[in-house]
Amino acid sequence: MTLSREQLEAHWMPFTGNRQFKDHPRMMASAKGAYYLDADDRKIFDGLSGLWTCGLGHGREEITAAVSAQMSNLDYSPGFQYGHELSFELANKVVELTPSRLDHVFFTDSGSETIDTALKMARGYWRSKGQHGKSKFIGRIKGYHGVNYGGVGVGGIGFNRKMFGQSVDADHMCDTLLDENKFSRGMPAVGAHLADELEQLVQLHDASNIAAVIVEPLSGTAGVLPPPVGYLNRLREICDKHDLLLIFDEVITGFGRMGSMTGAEEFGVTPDIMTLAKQITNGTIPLGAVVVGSEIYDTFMENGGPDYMVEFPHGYTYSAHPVACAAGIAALDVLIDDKLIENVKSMSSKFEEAVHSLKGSPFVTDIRNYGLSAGISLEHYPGEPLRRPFEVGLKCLEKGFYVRWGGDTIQLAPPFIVDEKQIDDLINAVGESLHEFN
Ligand code: PXG
Ligand code: PLP
Repeated sequence: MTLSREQLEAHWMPFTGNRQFKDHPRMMASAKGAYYLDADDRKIFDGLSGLWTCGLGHGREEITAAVSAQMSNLDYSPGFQYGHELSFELANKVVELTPSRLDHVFFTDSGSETIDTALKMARGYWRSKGQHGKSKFIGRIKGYHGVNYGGVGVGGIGFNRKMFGQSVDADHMCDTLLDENKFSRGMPAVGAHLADELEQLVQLHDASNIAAVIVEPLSGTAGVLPPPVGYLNRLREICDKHDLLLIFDEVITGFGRMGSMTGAEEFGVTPDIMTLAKQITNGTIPLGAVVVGSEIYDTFMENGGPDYMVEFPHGYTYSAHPVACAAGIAALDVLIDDKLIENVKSMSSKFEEAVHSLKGSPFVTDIRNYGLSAGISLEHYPGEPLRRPFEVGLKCLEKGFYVRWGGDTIQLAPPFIVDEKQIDDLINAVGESLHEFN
């Protein structure tokens, strides 16, 4: 460790206990494949693929080469009123890989930006159609939609909201955790009926006031909550019945994690708007994408006034950044050429078996999984729900395994390149860490 305590002060770290970290820093120095090397040259298995970002593994040379060539050739290009070929190439790729009803892509720089973009698109769409009252959003308890103002408003994690007050006008459906589904493998059998709460919220607020419903097909941050069988289909039916747009936030589920290209594909339900980020560039360069159908895109075009006018007054300085687009094209090519979604599929039953072997370990109150993602809920210390996962996470790190703690859960999301031995080692490290409490 070469930095002094004083030198660590200037950087106010995101979603980090700054005081604890700066007393006990955990510094990564390099990464290759499924492993980090930390500042002490210790090999650390990447049990969360970065932050759900690096499914292809670290240091993919195809991406490095594409990014480096792009930096030399066109390092920046104005995104407003001018274009460059890569953004169109990437948009076509994204359209090809997402459900067929979704065929236009708006680029952003992060998951949070995709959410605020999608929410503005939804409101703008209804206003363009003369339905000005349709402005409320319906999210879901435990939903995570990033940290920008709209995303926090529709999000459903109390801790992320309470410091900031209300932002957009939003109501929330209940979450999909049910006691009878504890330790379910994959999609829980019970819970489709929970979607009917949307029907009640429509009765309460009236469809004429609601722009859109936003959910993650599988909630990641809240601790990996796969959708109950039939739940997403029911949401889709209710949205169709009442003319509400359905937004799937696929920032975590997009591009492979579920064992399919998207959660929509895996769970067989197509939204009106899909948000993507993270895995699109394998986490190498920030990039997000909002994908919509022609009905939405055409509505903006038809109501845009003279053709020199901007149809959607929205966009970021770095939207469709050429270097990010180069990274995205290369990363999606690797995902497809290396058949890594097939690897997610073939490893997911092994992973499911391994993670559920932790049932009965000390403090484990529930385990949930889908594809290469799992959440392990832990019994609270009295009055301190966040402490035990934090302590378990640190014990795993001592053993050479990076796992994520959040809320009352440990989250696991190994890279798509993971093998059976690495899965066993990861689960053993979590199991041993749980047994070491006394
Ligand atoms: N939507 C969803 C569904 C997400 O999971 C965001 C939006 C926001 O993306 P950005 O790029 O603005 O962070 C996310 C991000 C975790 C964890 O440990 C999850 C996220 C980020 C960091 C950690 O579960 N999700
Ligand atoms: N603030 C100021 C003063 C700006 O000029 C801009 C962009 O031009 C922004 C914020 C928004 O930045 P970005 O486009 O990177 O989101």
